[in-house]
Amino acid sequence: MTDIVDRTYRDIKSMRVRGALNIAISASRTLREVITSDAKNTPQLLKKLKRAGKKLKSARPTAISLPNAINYILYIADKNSHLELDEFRKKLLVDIDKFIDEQKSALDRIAEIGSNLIKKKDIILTHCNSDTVDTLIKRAWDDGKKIEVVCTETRPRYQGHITARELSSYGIPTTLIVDSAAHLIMKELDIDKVIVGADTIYASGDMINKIGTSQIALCAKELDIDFIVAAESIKFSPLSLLGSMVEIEERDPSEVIKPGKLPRVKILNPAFDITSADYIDVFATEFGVIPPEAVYSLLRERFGWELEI
Ligand code: RI2
Repeated sequence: MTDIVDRTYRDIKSMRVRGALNIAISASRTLREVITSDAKNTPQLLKKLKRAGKKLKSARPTAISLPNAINYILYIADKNSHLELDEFRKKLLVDIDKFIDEQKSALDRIAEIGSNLIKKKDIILTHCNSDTVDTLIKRAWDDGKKIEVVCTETRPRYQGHITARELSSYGIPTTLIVDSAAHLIMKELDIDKVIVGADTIYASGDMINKIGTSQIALCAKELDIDFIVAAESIKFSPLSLLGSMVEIEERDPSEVIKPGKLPRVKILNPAFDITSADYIDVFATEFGVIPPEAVYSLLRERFGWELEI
């Protein structure tokens, strides 16, 4: 059983499995596997589940969707720990499947809601690769919006290539630019909207996304371009209501430059940055389109349970 947990841990850490929603779903599926594994009784299985959850949570530190999903599953496990082993298993499998289905429906609902924010012939700029943004853009295209998309390449791991490939093969006119061309291209191509995903959203309305997002938000503010964040509520941080913050992941310098190429130079490789709520126009969530000021109440209403654990 540790095999599957170790494998998922490695896949998430190495970014073979990536994207804030994907890693949450992958960890949930792995906990589902743990539930079907050998155990003598409920307390023993609960212990295994908690050990697996702890390991999976440590795979990447920044996307809150990962601990949110794991904490939710551990919360329902704790709540049902009075059940006999077979009943406990049955109940948890049903609840985890429901939870995963809800995440998928949230994605579809955001696409539907987000498409309404897009006008015919809009030129949209996006950064990195977000399944949520890709799904939303494809939905707008299917709704006949005749949009164009500009993707930043997203150094150092070039996730912008994934977005460019995915959208262009869907038939959407797509342009790829280097990250540092964002300001110039926003002006020259008269970009209408910036739409990005999110890894973590704080109660303050500040949000964390792929490194470079905050620079793009600054440019959008200066040029008066709408800045939209498309994110499922699993990316909202309940513990930020209590002031808790996530760690910004610092990845290996070898992602930036070949080891030894600049021997006397220190290489920094932060994977995410924080965009202030002041630069965000709206969040497109499965509960509707909300301004940054409404994140606080959404968190209180929907995630009170997490403050109990
Ligand atoms: P979805 C990604 O992180 C990007 O920062 C992206 O914007 C965000 O997760 C949300 O992705 P990474 O895993 O959940 O590439 O919308 O480091 O797919």
